[in-house]
Amino acid sequence: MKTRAAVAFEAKRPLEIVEVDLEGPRAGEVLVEIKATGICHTDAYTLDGLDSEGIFPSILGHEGAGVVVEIGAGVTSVAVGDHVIPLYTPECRQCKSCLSRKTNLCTAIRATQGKGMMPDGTSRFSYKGQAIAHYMGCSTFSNYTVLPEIALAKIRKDAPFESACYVGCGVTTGVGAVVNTAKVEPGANAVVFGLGGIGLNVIQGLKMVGADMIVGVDLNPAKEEWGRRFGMTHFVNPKDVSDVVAHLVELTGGGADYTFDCTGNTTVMRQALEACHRGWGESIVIGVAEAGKEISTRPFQLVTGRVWKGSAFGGARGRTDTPRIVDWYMDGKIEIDPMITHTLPLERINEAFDLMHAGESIRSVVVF
Ligand code: NAD
Ligand code: AHE
Ligand code: ZN
Repeated sequence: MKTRAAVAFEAKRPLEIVEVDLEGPRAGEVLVEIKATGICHTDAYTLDGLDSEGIFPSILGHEGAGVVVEIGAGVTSVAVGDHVIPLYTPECRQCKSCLSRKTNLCTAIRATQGKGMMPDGTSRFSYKGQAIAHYMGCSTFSNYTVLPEIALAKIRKDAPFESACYVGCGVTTGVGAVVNTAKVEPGANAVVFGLGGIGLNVIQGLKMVGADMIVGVDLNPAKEEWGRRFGMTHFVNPKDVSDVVAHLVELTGGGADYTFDCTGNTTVMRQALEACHRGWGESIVIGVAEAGKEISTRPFQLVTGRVWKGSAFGGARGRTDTPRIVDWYMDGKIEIDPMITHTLPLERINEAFDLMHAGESIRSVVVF
């Protein structure tokens, strides 16, 4: 079939909206009509050529929601007409990682996914006879896409696609980092670095679990109002203080119980670790750093009890946890709508990247 898609032909070049060819689903695969997709900073990072796994040409996008149109042989967990969220972290429930119960990082198809291919090592997308790579196993910047069955979460049909798509990455990543990775307890003090589409979800997760002090840190002063809207109690702009770590340690009475990096900046990651309380503070790295960057700190920071952790997709097991997060949204436990600052047609998708880089959007959503 033909489908409209925004194709990343080359790094650092705007996406091009073209009609591409899409092969139907093979065994264990599912054809999904994408109804809405968010634009996450990770898409921008790959488009900007900063991703060591970046492949071109490819169809980016990993934060979508849609409807099952056709199922391949052997597919049993979803049916035509089901509403689904594509999962860049699948959940096969059979691999060593899934069975360990220690991680959400299913390893069943990670190798081919990282190469931009379906699990059988081929692509379903092509343009003028040339294969186009899938992205993070999702490629939601296409009106129709094919995914492995294990990479689809079935969600309730009354959830609007324009908001449910955000659960496909940003909401789950932020709220899940608090609930699943850090397991923040009521009364804790926390610092969130980077108040964008992820950081604000960390803030609303912290509020939901009853954190006490919720400090937001951002270079963009406009983010103060956004943070307060979702439960931030204190704001720090690093430009306004001489030593951001010393300032945060003082503000939190000796260091935070939990800190979260939602910037992808390795200097900030170090600050986040060092702003933790001696003896027990935990720092969660969520931000994705550009290829070649490394983190460092004095080992003494760890010897004296600070803990450095990472969180991918908020530690969520996709097929099990994302339908529950959609329920939290539908039940009013978490908010999504106010964070969707821009809704655009596919033809204007490049504007979403401009808005993000200018710090003018929280989340832009493309509606097909
Ligand atoms: P965003 O652009 O919406 O927000 C980033 C925020 O960080 C902005 O408000 C910006 O002003 C702020 N910022 C940038 N540099 C800063 C600095 N030095 N100090 C303080 N604030 C700074 O991006 P997003 O969509 O929220 O994504 C945030 C990061 O999380 C990205 O690196 C993205 O790739 C990553 N991410 C990771 C996961 C995961 O599973 N680990 C999932 C989604 C996104
Ligand atoms: N490809 C990059 C790593 C990118 C990365 O860390 N991705 C996060 C999700 S970001 C979503 O917006 C993730 O879940 N990683 C786990 C995984 O298996 O990719 C690189 O550095 O090569
Ligand atoms: Zn993302």
